[in-house]
Amino acid sequence: MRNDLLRTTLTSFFVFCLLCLPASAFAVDDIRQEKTMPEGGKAVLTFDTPLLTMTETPFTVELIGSTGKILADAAVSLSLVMPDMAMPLNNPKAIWLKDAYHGTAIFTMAGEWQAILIVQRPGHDLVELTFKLGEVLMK
Ligand SMILES: [Cu+2]
Repeated sequence: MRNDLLRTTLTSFFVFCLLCLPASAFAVDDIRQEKTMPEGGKAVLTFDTPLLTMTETPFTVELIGSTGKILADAAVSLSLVMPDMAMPLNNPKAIWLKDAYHGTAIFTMAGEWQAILIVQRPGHDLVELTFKLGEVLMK
């Protein structure tokens, strides 16, 4: 009787571990994505750490003009959205520091997320670029 209980417990634990393994095995270590901006040049969005729920996750945005010049005059923010459902507004700002715009994101739920990069430069049209971030995993 006692042995059965132990076996059941161990089996459950083993199955639980098997279920957990695939998610952690495929966690993305970092994300660096580039998009071309409408007026030329490019925007680069980088997350240096894996994307986990309820975790302060630093990100950087680099803006490079069509002539290769680094653009430091923009107001930059992300709009973090889940494509499959309505979520509360989640729009972290990114502040210019040294050579890029830096901000902190918090993903409030596990699943598929996108970051819409919003760039407003003086004298230019508002730019919105959508980056697919893939799966954010449970912390
Ligand atoms: Cu959600």
